[in-house]
Amino acid sequence: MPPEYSPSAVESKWQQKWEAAKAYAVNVKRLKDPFYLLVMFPYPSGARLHVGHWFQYSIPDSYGRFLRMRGKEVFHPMGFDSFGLPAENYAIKTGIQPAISTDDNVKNMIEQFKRMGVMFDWKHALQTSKPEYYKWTQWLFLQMFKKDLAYKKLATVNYCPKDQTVLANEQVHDGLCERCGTEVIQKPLKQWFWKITDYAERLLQGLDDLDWPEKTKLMQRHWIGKSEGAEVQFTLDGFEDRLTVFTTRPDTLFGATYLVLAPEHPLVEKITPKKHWGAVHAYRELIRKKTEMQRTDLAKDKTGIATGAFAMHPVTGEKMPIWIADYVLMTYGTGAIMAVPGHDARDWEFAKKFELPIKEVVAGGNIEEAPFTEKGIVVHSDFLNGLPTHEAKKKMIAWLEDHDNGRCVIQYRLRDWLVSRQRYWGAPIPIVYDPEGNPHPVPDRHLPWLLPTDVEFKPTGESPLVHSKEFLERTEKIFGKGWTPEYDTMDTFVCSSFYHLRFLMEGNQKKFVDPASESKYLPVDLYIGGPEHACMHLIYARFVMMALKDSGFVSHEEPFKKLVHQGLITNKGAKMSKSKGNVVSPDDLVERHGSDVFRMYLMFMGPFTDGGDWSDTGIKGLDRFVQRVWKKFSMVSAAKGFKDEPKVLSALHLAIKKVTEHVEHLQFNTAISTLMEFLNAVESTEQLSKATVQTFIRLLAPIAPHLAEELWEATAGKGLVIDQTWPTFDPELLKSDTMIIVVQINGKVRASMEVESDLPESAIVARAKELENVKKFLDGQELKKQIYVKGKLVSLVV
Ligand code: ANZ
Repeated sequence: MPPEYSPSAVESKWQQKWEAAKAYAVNVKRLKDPFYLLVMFPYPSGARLHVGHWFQYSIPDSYGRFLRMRGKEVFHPMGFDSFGLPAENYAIKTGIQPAISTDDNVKNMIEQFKRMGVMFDWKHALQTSKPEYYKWTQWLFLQMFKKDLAYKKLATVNYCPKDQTVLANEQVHDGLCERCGTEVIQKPLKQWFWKITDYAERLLQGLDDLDWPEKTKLMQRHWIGKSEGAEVQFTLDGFEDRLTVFTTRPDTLFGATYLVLAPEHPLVEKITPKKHWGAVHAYRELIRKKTEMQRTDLAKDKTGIATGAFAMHPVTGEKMPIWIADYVLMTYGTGAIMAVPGHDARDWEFAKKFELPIKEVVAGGNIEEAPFTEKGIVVHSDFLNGLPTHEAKKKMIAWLEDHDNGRCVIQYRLRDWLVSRQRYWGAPIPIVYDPEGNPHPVPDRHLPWLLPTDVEFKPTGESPLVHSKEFLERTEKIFGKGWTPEYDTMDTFVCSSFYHLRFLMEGNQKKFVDPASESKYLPVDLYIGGPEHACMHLIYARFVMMALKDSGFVSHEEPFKKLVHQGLITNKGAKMSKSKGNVVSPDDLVERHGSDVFRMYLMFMGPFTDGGDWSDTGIKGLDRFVQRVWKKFSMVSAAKGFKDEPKVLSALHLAIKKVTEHVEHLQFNTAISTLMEFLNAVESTEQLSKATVQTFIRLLAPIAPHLAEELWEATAGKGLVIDQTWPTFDPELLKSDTMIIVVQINGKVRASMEVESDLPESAIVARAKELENVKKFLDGQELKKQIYVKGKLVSLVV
């Protein structure tokens, strides 16, 4: 009997062998028809790889192994998204340069990945915080600048007056600073933007052809938020100016009873009469502290105040009051609305609260009780009466255009991408300012435009780079006295918007991407990552690809053809996260059970796209499975020409069929169950042929790569098991190992029975005679003849 299987010794042995044999080396230029398998790269946080990482990376690795055995040329690179806030906050706390702590973390994570036994070829690894990478982040900025897709403008940002720092939306909780609890205010700052809005329509259209989860596509569509509507102009009472509102429901114009401006609207100061100014000003101050998220929260109580100004209805000439309210945003449409309380929920609530008139202009509801927001037939609307909503829209727009009172417009919710951050740990924006303050691009030959290291980390409200003496001196030395560098750095989402292209370049510093490789490898065949990136990373990467295509650097429009989201691993129902203190460390478990068992355990928790709730109680079951597999499949029958029983063969071919189908759909949980079923089916069989044993080992190879190599070696397999081809099944052998036999008496069918396929003729006939319905006819009769037609029929004549 073979000795016990010892994972720790075996796993490190194969990791070394793989490395020595360069088993996973990939030469990008040499692959002919590559399969690009990409998993979103991790952020190298202080903690080591956690259970969620293991789930996210080990299972796709198994899928890559499967593809490789099926003859695909798999390219499956890995890197680190290493710029960002946590490292900077750590630096603020400890005074240790993020460059140093990040490198340590990356080193640790690579070690862990190696213990996982993944097939990454580390020569393709990239780290976004390294100058050789961020040179290209900066290069991309310059391409955007050249194409007028990067511009600077005043924007309001979240600002904590106590910490004196700008905050990301995620760092503001209930209007308070996450770190110190101070009330966050909105502060105008000059910021760099990328014009993603130029691509809104293409981003929307492109979604149709992508093999992505429907829910994710829906989220992007909603994020882009296309709406077709109209701009309508209202004449202001007592002023020359006209007020323009944006509406998606011009058909309800006759139901508009008041107008609402965003509190920041530039007309507010002009039109508000003196005696109202004090209250209006106080309300504006109150709103300044709120984020957009808080302002548009549908559940919140509506607030607002009348300005005391009026405007005239464009058709009826009626006088309508003008209000300001925080539910109207300056950043959408024209920052002003016509309120139709009868047919819009927010307006209805507002009108109810402030006792403003509510008019019915679409029939079908009871607007005293609730707003009627459905389509319907227009009423109380002069020349629109009797028309259905969609026709009334067209007619109203035509009227407005004829009377020079408005026009048809298409509006997108999507905003330009704010890419500047008042942060240290990011790629410096490659812009310098002349003494007059005009921006100029840093010429390519000065890239990478290095992130200075002589920086004070303490937050002061300014970008930390302001404190670098070297940065300013460098700028003046190159560009001249009085020139200053841009002190902001780039959003880390810029770094990850093109990494799929840089993976093809092995760090090449001369070219952004090689066109031949790009056209061969892109779009990524399968992209795997969390659903939380639906509207940020996944939309930015698409936009950048489109912009690069327009500049001729790439040939494809879309970066990711097929997308799959892994499920979430929870702990007692809650997402594992450092802040919740419920993170499970995989290291001890891997130490105790081995990487293969741990990987299989994660697979066994449920389908890859579902994830599951963590519990380590069942892991012993997989330990036992591994030992049983080792015992059963590390030896083959020594007898020459040994043939397996038919039932073994049919079980094997059924296993091939099922494992293949399950793995194709990333359903490793059921693939493992199938392997277990096969083991159960053959465990008591004394001997197995070499062919059968090695077929099983090949089925096991993607799922338990180390164990499979060890078994392959033990059974005298040639080369590495990962270099073998994936088994195929013989449909003939799938036929179930029982058969249905019909029993006839004197030519009439009297019964049928299921018997084992390998049952001998005599036993089949004997069993037929024992059947209730047959016995009845045979009783007391003389049996004249009995015929057995193989696999079909027993015929008895009496
Ligand atoms: C009148 C109206 C009547 C509206 C009605 C809706 C229903 P979507 O579809 O999401 O694009 N709106 C316009 N600009 C706004 C702003 N800056 N802040 C807040 N709300 C704004 O939304 C368009 C609708 O949202 C517009 O159509 C407008 O209200 C409102 F029965 O105009 B509607």
